[in-house]
Amino acid sequence: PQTIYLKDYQVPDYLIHTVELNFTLDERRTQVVSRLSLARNPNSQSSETALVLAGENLKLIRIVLNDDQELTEADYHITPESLIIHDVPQQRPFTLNIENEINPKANTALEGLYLSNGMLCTQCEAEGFRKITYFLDRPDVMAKFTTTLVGDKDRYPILLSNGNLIAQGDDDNNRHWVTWEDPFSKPCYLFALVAGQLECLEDSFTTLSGRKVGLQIFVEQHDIDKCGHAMQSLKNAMAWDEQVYGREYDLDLYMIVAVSHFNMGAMENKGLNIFNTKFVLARPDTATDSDYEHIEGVIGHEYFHNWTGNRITCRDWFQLSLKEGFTVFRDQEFSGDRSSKAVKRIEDVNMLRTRQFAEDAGPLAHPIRPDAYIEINNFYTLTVYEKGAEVVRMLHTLLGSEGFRKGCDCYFQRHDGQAVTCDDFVSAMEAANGRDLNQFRRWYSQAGTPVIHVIENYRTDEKTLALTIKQHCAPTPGQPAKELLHIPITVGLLDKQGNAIPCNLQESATGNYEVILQLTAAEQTFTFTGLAEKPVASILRNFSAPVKLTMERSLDELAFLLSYDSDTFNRWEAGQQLVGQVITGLIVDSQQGRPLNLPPIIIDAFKRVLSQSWEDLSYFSLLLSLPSEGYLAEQMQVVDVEAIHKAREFVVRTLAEQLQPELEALYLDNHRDESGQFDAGAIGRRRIKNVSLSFLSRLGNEKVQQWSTQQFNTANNMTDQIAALANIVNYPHPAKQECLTLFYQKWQQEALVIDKWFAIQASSPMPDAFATVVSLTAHPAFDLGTPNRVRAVIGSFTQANSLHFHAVNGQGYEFLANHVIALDILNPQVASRMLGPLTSWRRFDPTRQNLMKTQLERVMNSPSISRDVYEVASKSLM
Ligand code: B3K
Ligand code: ZN
Repeated sequence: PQTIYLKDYQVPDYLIHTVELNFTLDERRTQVVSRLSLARNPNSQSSETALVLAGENLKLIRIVLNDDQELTEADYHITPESLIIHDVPQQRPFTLNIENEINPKANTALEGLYLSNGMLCTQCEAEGFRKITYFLDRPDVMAKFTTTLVGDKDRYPILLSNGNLIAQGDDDNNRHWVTWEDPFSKPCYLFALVAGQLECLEDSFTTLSGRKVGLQIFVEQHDIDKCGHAMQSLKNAMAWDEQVYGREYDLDLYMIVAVSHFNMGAMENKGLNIFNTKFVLARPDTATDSDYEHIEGVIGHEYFHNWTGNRITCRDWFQLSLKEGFTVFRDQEFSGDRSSKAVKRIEDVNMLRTRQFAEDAGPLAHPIRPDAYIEINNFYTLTVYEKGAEVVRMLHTLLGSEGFRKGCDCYFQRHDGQAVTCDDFVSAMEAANGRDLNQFRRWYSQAGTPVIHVIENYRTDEKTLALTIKQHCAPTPGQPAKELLHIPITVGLLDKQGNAIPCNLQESATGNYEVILQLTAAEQTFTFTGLAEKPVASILRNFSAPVKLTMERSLDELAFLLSYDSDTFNRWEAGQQLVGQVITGLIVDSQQGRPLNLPPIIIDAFKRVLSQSWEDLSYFSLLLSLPSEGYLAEQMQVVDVEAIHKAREFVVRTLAEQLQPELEALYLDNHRDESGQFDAGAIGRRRIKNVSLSFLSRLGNEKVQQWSTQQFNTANNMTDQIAALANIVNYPHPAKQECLTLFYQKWQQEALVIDKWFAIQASSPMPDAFATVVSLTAHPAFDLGTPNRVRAVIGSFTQANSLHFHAVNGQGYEFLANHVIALDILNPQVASRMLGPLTSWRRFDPTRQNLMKTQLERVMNSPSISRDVYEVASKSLM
């Protein structure tokens, strides 16, 4: 397979101004007629005159040039990926009418036009439009689309595409047709169509300037009672973008369609978003609090793309983070404003540090703006999305809210209607703020997580605290030497009583209680003055940069920060470090066969947290949560999943024993909230109650087992029911099988709830987990053709059950390879994602390394391997 390089970018040789599409819909034989108006691009740098249109799996019927000249086989050439027309007008615009046929039913890759539960729908990003018709399938070719859909009235009563409905009528043979026109020029990756039997929830939103926008959410009939939260989320997002960014919606209609078969979360097609049902459907009894939060976040994300992605799009796919990093930053801030900023930030950082840091340290590490790819679908990564959002957040930190907003306004004003680069975004920030961000730009081109090392030096005689900060970044594949980055480090100081004290830097005494240090050199010293006693420094507040911070910290100092830091992120982080340091020690003890002991300082720290009164119960529950096994694995040279599990479980169990009365009281105080409401208060109560129950479940006592069964049987909301079931499944419980059966029978009609049923069992730490997973893949409700189900079973086992996936006999690895090979034939995108856990083989002991490599090689050597899987497997073996 061929590698595509950013350095080879060339403007398109031809441009498409308008597209008229006509679809005659049929499950097996959809006819596509496309009329393109084209012209040679005056900026083309090439002497090549042939017109090369992208197209895959298409049956070409006919091509007509300028309405009168039907092309013959001598005029063009077809390859598996393209249609090459040798001779087209160079001096004046021309038209092409292309007719082709496609088979949506055979499309199991779920890219292009495909079938989901009888409904026809599309996914075109990144390069799916070429599976619909021949086109210049690249984001810098932007055209006006008019789309007519013709279909059977009974099978396809609803016919949707982008923009506004401009005409409709009846046809012969019980068919009807609808024409949609999108007034905004767009790249073809934003094209969408949907046809099927759908129910619709309708509402409206009046924009700041007084325009009324119709809002419609389309779902399968039985799901119409689960759309209310998505609709409310959409309205919240629309209002938020007006308030925070001054951005209004631009069409008269905003449609969302939920489909059961979807490779990713959702897609921001202009005026017609298509969503995985998982990010639309919610009813208190079927969806958890975190489902509700994710729905609001993803609805917001896709809505925000209308400005950051659609109105201004990417010049080429290397610039993906231009729209994704920025839009993730926007959705993070939106979610934080809607619920708890502190909790949202911690959740985002947690995911970044466990998963994106691992990606950035592994064989597939790449900059947020990659230089090369084989299959672009492999680059919708945590790095492009989450690290990309951190880079935008650093700009926000460096420029301040007002400066950042000025930069955004400049970006929107300069580039509306264009396809641009990450560099254009940074330039707008510079121009609006009179700043030089040249060194900062390196964040876009350099992979790897920088390590920041801090050394403190307090001088009594001078009353100063000097912080010497060093930066270093280890080599990553293809980048042996690293350049110095511009890193914002937010710092605060605390006195012995835990009060904030002014941070007066030697060169600028502002009297502020917080300062943003600008680290630009390999090593810099920042000196704070006027400090009569040695303060405690709180460093990298709010996680002001995506780095690893190393610093000598005593357990006492960490416990102090856990009690007093006014920065909610660093307060939580101090607790994580405190427990993390102890668990790290216990891992070594466990590896060397020493008895495990929990130092009293940990129990005291938890006691203190438990004895305080907390307004934000979600935040409180995060303070009580231990670093995850994944995060602990990240801290180890050689990952030892058994020792990690053993040490961490020891700490949780010991805390449960030592704090049993407090945890029981916490459970009993909060467990009677059965309102099923979704305000922050109720969510917090459920969260803290379920954290307590999870601690107590480790004790294996009958009283707690009964609490779980009781909660499972009487819960009126999915959060409580699934939390109870998780405890019943994860720890010995006499009613395990009975509860699992009951749950399945109750929810078998609700695919998203059944996904939870599969996922819980697949991620259980109980010794029979592997046998269970194998039997789950033989369950009648398991289906390799449904990505959500594949993720629930195979994804949960391989990504959320390290203990059993990494069993030293290699059965977990072989299981994954078997499924990836089978899945790759159906759906390369999902197969390639599932392969992920095997790519981290270098992190394990030699025995496991060999077992993992053997399976990766097996995958590599399987016949008819896709480009997607080939790229991931080959790069990880390199
Ligand atoms: N832009 C889409 C992702 C498309 C993935 C293509 N493999 C969803 C999003 O980020 O909003
Ligand atoms: Zn996105």
